[in-house]
Amino acid sequence: MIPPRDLAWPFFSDEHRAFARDLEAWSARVAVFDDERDADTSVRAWVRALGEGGWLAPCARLDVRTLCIARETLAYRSALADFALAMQGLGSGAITLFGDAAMRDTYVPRVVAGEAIAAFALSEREAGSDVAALATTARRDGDGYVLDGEKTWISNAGIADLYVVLARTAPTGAKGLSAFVVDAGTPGLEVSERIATISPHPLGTLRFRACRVPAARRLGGEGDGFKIAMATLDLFRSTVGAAALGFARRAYDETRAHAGSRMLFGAPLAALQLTQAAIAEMATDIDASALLVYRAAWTKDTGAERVTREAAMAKLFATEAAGRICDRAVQLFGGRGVTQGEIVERLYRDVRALRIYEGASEIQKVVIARASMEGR
Ligand code: COS
Repeated sequence: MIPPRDLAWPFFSDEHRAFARDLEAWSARVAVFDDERDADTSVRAWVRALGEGGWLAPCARLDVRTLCIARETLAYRSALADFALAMQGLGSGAITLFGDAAMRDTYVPRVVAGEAIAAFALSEREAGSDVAALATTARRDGDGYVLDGEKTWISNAGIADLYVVLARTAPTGAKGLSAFVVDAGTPGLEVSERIATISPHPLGTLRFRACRVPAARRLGGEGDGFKIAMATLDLFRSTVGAAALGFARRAYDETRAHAGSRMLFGAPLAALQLTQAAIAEMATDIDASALLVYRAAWTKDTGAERVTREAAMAKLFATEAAGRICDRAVQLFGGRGVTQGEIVERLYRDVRALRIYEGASEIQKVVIARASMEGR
C-alpha cells in the first residue's frame, strides 16, 4: 500500500493518485485467489478478476507509473495477483510497442480484458543474461518462419494463450535476433516441462520443433529482436522494483505491528535498540527504493527515449533492499517467521526471484557501470 504522503510526491498526477486509491480499495476487498498447491488456477482467477475490474488497462497504455503503482499495490496483498498483472504487461508489452495495427488488435484487447494470458519467452538453458547468445532459430520459409529450439523458466508456460518469442534469424550476435508472437496450440510448440519453485507460480519449458509461424506474426523487422527485448525490459524493470517495494512494505508493516505487541524482557520488542535499528534501516530502504522506482517511471513517462540506467538502478536497489527487509522481518518474528502459513515466511520466498528475473542484480550492475563509463 502506498502511504498517502508518498502519493503527494511530484512524480504523480491526480490520475495516478486516484488509481492508487481505487486499486488499493479493490485489492483490500477482493477475495484472494492464492492457493500455492494450484498456482495455475489462482493465476487464471486473478487474470479474470483483474480484467473484469479494468485493472489491466495500464498494460496497454504502458504508463510506467501506473504499472508501478499497480504492482506495488497488488504485491502488498498477493504475490500471484502481482504476477498475473505483471505477465499480462510483459507478455503483451512488445506487441503494444512494436506490433502493427493488426497484431495489436488481435491480441492486446483480449489480454487487457483478461480473456487471453500472455507470456514472454526469452530465456534458454544457456542464455538468459546474455541475450545475444540465444540459440533458438527461426528459419525463413516461404510466407512464414520455422522455429526450432527450447525456452525455459518461462512464466505462464502451460497456461498462456500467446507467447512473445525471441529467436535467431541470422547466425550470430544481437543483430541476428527477431521477435515473434506464437499462439499456444500452434503445431510444433509443446510445453515440455513444468517447473516448481520456492514461490509457486506457473513456470515451464517450451519446445519448438518445426513450429511454423506466419511472417505477419513477426514483431518489427527481421533482426530487430534484441532491441525489442531490451526496450521491453527497460520499460518493465522499474515495475519489478515496484513489486519488490510492495512485498517490502508488507513485511515492514507486519514487523512494526509485531514489534509493538510482542513482549519480551518486560517490554515490547520495539523497545530494544537493536529492533529500532532494524526498523530504521527497513524504513530508509523502503523510501530509497520508492524514490528510485518512481524516478525511473516518471523519467520514462515524461518522454525519455531510454531509461536503461534509471530502470537498472531501480530494479537493483529495490529488489536487493526488499530481500534484506523480508529477511529482517523473518528474523524479528523468530520461530513464527519460519513457520508455514505466516505472512513473512511467504514474503521471504516470494521476494527471492525478483533479484534474478528480468535481469539479475549482477546484470543491472553491468548496465549501470556501462552507462556510467559512457557518461550517461
Ligand atoms: N535499449 C535499446 N537498445 C539497446 C539497449 C536498450 N536497453 N541495450 C542495448 N541496446 C542496443 C545497443 O545500442 C546496440 O545497438 P548498436 O549495435 O546499434 O549500437 C545493440 O543493442 C547491442 O547492445 P550491446 O552491445 O550492449 O549488447 P550486449 O550483448 O553487450 O548486451 C546486456 C548485454 C547485459 C545489456 C544484455 O544482454 C541484457 O540486458 N541482458 C539481460 C537480459 C535479461 O534481462 N534477461 C532476463 C531474462 S528475460 S525475463
